[in-house]
Amino acid sequence: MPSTLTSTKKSEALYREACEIIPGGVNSPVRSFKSVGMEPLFISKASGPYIWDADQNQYIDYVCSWGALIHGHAPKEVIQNTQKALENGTSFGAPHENEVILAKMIIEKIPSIKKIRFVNSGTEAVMTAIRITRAFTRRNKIIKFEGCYHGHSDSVLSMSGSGIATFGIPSSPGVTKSTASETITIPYNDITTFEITLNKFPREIAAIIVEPVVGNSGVILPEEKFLKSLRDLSTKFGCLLIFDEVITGFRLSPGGAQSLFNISPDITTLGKIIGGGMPIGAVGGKKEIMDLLAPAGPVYQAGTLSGNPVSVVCGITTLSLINEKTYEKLESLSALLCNGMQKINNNTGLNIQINRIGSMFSLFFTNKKVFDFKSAQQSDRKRFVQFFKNMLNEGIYLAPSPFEANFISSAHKEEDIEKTLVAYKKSTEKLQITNNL
Ligand code: HOZ
Repeated sequence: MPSTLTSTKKSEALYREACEIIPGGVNSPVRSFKSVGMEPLFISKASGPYIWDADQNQYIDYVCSWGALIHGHAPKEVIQNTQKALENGTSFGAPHENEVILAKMIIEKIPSIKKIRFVNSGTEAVMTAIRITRAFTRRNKIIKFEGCYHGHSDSVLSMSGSGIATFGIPSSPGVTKSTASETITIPYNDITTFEITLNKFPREIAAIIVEPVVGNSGVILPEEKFLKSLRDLSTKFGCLLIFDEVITGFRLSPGGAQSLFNISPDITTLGKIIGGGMPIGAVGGKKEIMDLLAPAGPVYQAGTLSGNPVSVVCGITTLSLINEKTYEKLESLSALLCNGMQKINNNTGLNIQINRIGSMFSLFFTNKKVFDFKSAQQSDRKRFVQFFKNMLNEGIYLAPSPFEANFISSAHKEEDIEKTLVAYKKSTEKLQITNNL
């Protein structure tokens, strides 16, 4: 691993070429590095906790495909089984046994899910979840929380986290006023506003959608009683509670955030880890709600590649490699890293909030607690940018925005964490000098 990037010429050339034919040169905005004033690195290969760019610079990766890779890149068994699946055909467009196996594996771990449908992404899962809640309740409005990101469908873009927050897009052109008007966005961790909103629209809210732990404004934890209040008040007002566990599902525990906080939502959306890095999404929940989906019921949802045999095998193998030891290892590595960073901060005196739960963490340059979207937005973005660049230069690949989570995988080793801490010390000391903090 170079202590400074030797050259990024190939990435630069590829980016120029990509910009000619792909909008912004990338296939998803958060990859662009635009918010950190850089051009993106083009990645050529990955293994375990490492990625290499097109110029062969090696990095310790804390993006881990935005949380999808709980075992790191290219775990042997996952690759072997996925290769075998490929040899049997890339897509059937018809049911197959492994879909049933993966469905059972998920249902066994997440008790609130009695039936599940596989789709191709988290965005699709959320679109479907919202449609079902509207059909079930015969109501139209939904409540979402500022800074939570639920994919890029029209209903859930307002005041979102992730790229929407990173690029400062308060509402996207192309979303009609009437669609936007059906979504009410309120602050995360604010039970009072939630209750006021329900009282204002007592019979109009179909669903409450929430990331039980926010992973798209950086990491933001639910305060005591927040999730319980969502559950209790949703039930009281006859609305359905959707937990978006695309990031937290199998990341925080085998049963996701809902089992960690002991809250049972009506519907759960999943993605990322359940596909082991191959495209997948899923929506699951109570039988009577899920059976509204066609062909069991009248709510239409479909997809040529849904339950794709290669994605499903990749997901089955990934989940089968997760056990209690996985979470113990993730916890101890994450604690080692975040406690180590905190210790360095104590010495340098830099005001950096480290928000962490399990193997998800993020850093905010502020002296104030970050507990909602507003407090996340008040952190110092300029210092984050400088810090991100310093870390990258030391061979540490972090999410290029304070409004994203970083992830540790079971492939990371203590020695990777130690190298990261050395880089962190150098990067923050440099920051201290440059900014005269
Ligand atoms: N925004 C998601 C991560 N927070 C997925 C990555 C993407 O948008 O490309």
